Amino acid sequence: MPGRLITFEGGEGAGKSTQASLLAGRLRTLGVAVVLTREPGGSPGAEIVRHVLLAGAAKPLGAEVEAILFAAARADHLDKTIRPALARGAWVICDRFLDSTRAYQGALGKLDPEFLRALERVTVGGTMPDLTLVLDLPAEAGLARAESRRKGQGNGVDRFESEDLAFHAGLRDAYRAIADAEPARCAMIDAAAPPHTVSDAVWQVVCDRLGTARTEDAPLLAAAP
Ligand code: Z5A
Repeated sequence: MPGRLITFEGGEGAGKSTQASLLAGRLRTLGVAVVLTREPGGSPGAEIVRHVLLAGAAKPLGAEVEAILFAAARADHLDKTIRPALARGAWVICDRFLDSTRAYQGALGKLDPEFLRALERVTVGGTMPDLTLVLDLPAEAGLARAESRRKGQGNGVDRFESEDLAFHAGLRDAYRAIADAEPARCAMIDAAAPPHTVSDAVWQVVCDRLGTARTEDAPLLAAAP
């Protein structure tokens, strides 16, 4: 029985990591094997590329080179972590995936869509997400959340967090356009509510979109903790 690939997408501070973790917990409570992972990263090789990208070392080389590096990290992540997990029937929950490249490097970096499609063909191929949850939040609110988390952890801003408000507002528009263009794969979730309210909305979509696809999944909704 092949597993499922669920991805979380959205702008800075929208709550992707929080929601990915809450969804993993709900599924595990029901006995579902879950692999919780992230991009860039999620495999030893991809984590090395993550350091290069988030440190901003590739920024002077331009959006095209950054997109190639994100794609290289994704190829390793897919080969070493995602495809093996799906093959053994696990549900993979990934914090960011190919839509982040479409939004950050594509829409905001103004890359040729055909160039991105070519990268997707050689890296992602047929391993598209079964479901993508796009967390929608005004950029100001997301940046404020991210700033308070950074202060709590004593961290500085990374390569992408240092972009201005207009960039982050543009990202929100880009994610909305992605969700509109692929409604069968994507679901928009209002991320402004408290975490457990957002988690309930996520759970409802997961049950509606994936829970009834197999008869043994049908009790998912009734059994939600
Ligand atoms: N990137 C790219 O350009 N191209 C690509 O192809 C890929 C990525 C894959 C990775 O950063 C960067 O790489 C990312 C895009 C780029 N750059 N940025 N910016 P990362 O992995 O270091 O972090 P992130 O993915 O950007 O995470 P995030 O946006 O900073 O946060 P989040 O995961 O969406 O939110 P969170 O960590 O769950 O929550 C943030 C804070 O808000 C935290 O204190 C929570 O407790 C709080 N929170 C969460 N939910 C709520 C609600 N509902 N209410 C109130 N407070 C909340």
